[in-house]
Amino acid sequence: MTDLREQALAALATQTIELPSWAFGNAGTRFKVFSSPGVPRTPFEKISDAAQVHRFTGIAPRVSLHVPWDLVDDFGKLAQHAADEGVSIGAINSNLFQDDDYKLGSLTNADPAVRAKAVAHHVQCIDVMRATGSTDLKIWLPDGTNYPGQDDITDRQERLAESLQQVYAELDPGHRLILEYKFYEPYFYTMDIPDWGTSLLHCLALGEQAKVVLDTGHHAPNTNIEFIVAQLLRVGRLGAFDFNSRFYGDDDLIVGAADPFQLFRIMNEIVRADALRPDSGVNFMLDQCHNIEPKIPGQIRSVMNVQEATAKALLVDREALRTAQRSGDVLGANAALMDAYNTDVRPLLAQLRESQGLPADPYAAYAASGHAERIAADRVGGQQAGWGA
Ligand code: AOS
Ligand code: ZN
Ligand code: ZN
Repeated sequence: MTDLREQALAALATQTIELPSWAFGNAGTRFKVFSSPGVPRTPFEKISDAAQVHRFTGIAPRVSLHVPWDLVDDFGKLAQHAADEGVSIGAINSNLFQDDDYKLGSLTNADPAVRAKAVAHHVQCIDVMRATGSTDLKIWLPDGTNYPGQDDITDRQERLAESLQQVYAELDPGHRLILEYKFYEPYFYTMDIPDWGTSLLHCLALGEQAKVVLDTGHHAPNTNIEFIVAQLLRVGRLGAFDFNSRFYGDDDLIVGAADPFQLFRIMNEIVRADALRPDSGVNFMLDQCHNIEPKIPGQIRSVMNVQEATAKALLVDREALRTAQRSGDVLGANAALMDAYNTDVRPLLAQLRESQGLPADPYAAYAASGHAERIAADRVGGQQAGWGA
């Protein structure tokens, strides 16, 4: 057990989680966007807020950007600002869902001029990658149809394959295209990338630099997400997570809030495949909105939840588990997992943080720091995260 704890501490020390810039802006639903005191007024301030999360937790050194929500004149300056704050720029998210031209589709549109516009937007995003040092181009394709017969399902797939090929051809050697899927919304009859299989097929056709993004909120109820994780890891195509929690739809709530056991089961597959290693190619990102709770503490809580699930997964006695599995000991194998899940890992994580010169409880330390009060006083007129903008 001591060995396991030591190994867990070593692995936890290398873990990183990427934060979304949009988590720090005002957010809401289609019904109402609530304003919070002290929210960032510029992309620079979003990065400063993300850096606070890193300062208190030590495991959130990257920030995903969104184009155009985070559009600035000089992306080099933004990347320098991130470096000055002790973080770096992570994935660049494109936007294909806020333009009238894309009503009937973007990369899948029947009109070649609209498809060309959507491809050109990604070329712009790749330029942002070059200016910021980002290596991941993240595409969430919001295309789909609402009515049977509205468009030809197969033609749309062909057009998508061709458009993706054009985007892929623009990547530099160190770049990746990471492709998200979502089973419904904003369209309700078909989505053009509704599931991991469709995303994977497109990635396989594109090449080695294309990987799947698994957003934990993008599945039908009761989908076994850890199975998908295991399958994508097997074929080396799990590029990233968008972590969040869902109770009903694409709720974008704090990861680990709805179902901490599911998060543990996911992280268990990650540890099983040794994919926690920083060079494993899996980017652990958050994709969340904090509609009613304060943003920076919400992100701190989120990364702590991921860290706790990871610590539990690392405490699984793999030898005992294997032995039980191979000898057909159903309950013994299950117990090996549950023993780890039922361990209170908070003291272990406090020990890890203290050994790194970090506060044992980042959430409490941030609350005591006075930062929230300072930004509330200093910043007036904060920005909406982007939804509905
Ligand atoms: C949308 O539902 C997806 O989860 C996107 O990953 C994400 O919210 C978006 O990329 C932000 O632009
Ligand atoms: Zn997402
Ligand atoms: Zn989503």
